[in-house]
Amino acid sequence: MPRETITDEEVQFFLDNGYLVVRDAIDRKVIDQVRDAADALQDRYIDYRKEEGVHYTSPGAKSFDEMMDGTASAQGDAVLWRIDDLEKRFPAVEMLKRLPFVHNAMEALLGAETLQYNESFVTKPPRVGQPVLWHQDPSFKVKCTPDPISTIDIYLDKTDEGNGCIWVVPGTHKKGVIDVKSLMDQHGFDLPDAIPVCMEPGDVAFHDNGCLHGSKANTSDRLRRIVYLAFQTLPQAKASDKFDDAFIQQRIDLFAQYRAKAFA
Ligand SMILES: O=C(O)CCC(=O)C(=O)O
Repeated sequence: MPRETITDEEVQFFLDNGYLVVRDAIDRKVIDQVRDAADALQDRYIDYRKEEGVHYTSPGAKSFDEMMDGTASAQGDAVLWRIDDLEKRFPAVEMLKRLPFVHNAMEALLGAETLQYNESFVTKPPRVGQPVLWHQDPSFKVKCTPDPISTIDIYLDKTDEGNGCIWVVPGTHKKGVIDVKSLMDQHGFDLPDAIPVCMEPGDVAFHDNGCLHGSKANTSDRLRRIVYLAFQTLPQAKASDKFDDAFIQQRIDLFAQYRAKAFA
């Protein structure tokens, strides 16, 4: 049975650990439709093209920042890993944004006044999918209120250590901005206390954007795809200088439309 929301205990687990796993949260029929659309999205972008919000990387990548700013894709064979701004590239994202679970769970985590400010599709194609190096999300680094910033991670495929599941270091969201480079210089990918998050299609995770996370290469023959919907509280969004008023209003209106469909 798909879930309607998350419990108070789950909210507390998220606040304590910086991540939360909810099994079987989303109906498999919805996931199957999103998967079909995701096949077409991936086909469209699989070959390298220079386009804002579409990210490729290569085996030479040294940091998450290089993977985001395009430096990494210039270092060798470019492999698609992330597509942002799904509103303009992936209409199927609507199926996820109008789920009552997404609205209810985010309200339970962040309160009623939230901004759904971005969404990404992250893929690891079989055999060539590259690691996503350890990081805290960029939004965490410009956070200027105590409110958590949280992303809901919606799993389209089974993920495990073979196809590059996410790893997290629980509790790191409470440690401020972390010097990830020195941690990786010391430990490589194998950070102390890191745990794998193995998931099935229709499971979701929530991660606090300050919780250290990353993933290894896909060494299997299986595809690994996740859709991320990113949220922050409205007071947090207004206090940061990241978004202008017009963008905030446009995203509030859009999400209100999805909310109306969710509860129609
Ligand atoms: O899906 C992954 O492997 C990690 C993606 C990620 O953390 C990100 O894009 O910020």
